[in-house]
Amino acid sequence: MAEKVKEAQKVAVTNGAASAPNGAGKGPDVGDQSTIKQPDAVMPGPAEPERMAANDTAPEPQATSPAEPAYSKETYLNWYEQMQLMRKFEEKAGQLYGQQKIKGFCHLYIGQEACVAGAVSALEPGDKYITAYRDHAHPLALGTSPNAIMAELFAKATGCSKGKGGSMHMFDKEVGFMGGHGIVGGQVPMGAGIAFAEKYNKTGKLCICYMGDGAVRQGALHEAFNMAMLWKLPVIFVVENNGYAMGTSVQRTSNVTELYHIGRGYDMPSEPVNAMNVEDVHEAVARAAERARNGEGPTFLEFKTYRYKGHSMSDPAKYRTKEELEEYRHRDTIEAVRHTILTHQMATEEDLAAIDDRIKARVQESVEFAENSPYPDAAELYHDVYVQDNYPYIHD
Ligand SMILES: Cc1ncc(C[n+]2csc(CCOP(=O)(O)OP(=O)(O)O)c2C)c(N)n1
Ligand SMILES: [Mg+2]
Repeated sequence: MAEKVKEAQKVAVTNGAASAPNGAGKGPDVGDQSTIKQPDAVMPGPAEPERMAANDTAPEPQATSPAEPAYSKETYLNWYEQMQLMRKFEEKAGQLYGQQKIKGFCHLYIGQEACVAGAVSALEPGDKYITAYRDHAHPLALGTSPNAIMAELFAKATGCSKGKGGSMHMFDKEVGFMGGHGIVGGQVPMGAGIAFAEKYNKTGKLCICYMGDGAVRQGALHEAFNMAMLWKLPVIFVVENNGYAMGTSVQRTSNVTELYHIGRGYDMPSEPVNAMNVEDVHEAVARAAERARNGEGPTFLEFKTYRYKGHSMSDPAKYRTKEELEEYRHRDTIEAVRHTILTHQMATEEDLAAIDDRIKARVQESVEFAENSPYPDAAELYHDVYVQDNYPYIHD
């Protein structure tokens, strides 16, 4: 396992700044509520025209490159490659869905790639990840083979969940990916439970638990937050606020639209993060991880992000404007990293084109693997279910 994860995570430690768990002095200390970044410091949320207008001067990707890059060339190139793999893999999955090669539900992560890439680079092999059903990018970044993920989308026996989970239920314990979960908010208490196990077993590892903005309205979140703080569990709760739960905007859901405020009811260190920027994600997760490993307990991060596609493949996304989508595309995280790489001569256009070609070939290989794999045997219906005598989670 360590091999696969290390390969995927080698990004983090190639330069002192990248590995500094406290973000090398940048940004607020999340332990100190008084220094938490104010909302205006991060991206405006979708469907917030006034704040959007106030942020009109926000730079396009070309201008977002730092004067001096904060991290090493290896780190930026690794971020670029990881995020391009997520995007190209999902663009292909979208096409295949149109051809009915992939069926059932399929929720794409396109636009949100930095939420995963910046976290994986800040964490360690052995740490656990859990999320909802928008779950293709996490295992890709952790080192699960694209073949196994594509085969799962095709419902083939070679898939990472043996073809029985599909798009919403990827799983790869070997790399620490504890699954995609279909019940909105259902993974939140599970994330706390995984963190409890890490603490109980004194592993020194933590759990990062992702959820959508729709999930923060679930009662289970409040119970999990309460227990996680009481027991100082090593957990990083992340809400990926992409502005919408299916077609319902955050503004239509509650009067509390700055979602990180929800953590304050439990005195949980909580902060907003511009998650269109992979450096910001990395730094916030590194700070939260340091707290967790020091026994200081949970952190709640609100990743301000955006999905470019509809909720699922069947959603034409008519509840939002083209202008809103364009606003976010101008801040595209992959384009921003690409610009940093080129501006600071970490690589040439040709080098990046070679990476793109390699990724394209890798994705194509995964499609061929999935096409040529068998469907699960009918007997598989009776495996991995509670009625099994030796079902792994039931103990006397
Ligand atoms: C308990 C529960 N209620 C309703 C649903 C139906 N449902 C599926 S996805 C979804 C929206 C969730 O949106 P969000 O949490 O913002 O995640 P996103 O899709 O934006 O990543 C809903 C209501 C569900 N799966 N589970
Ligand atoms: Mg959402």
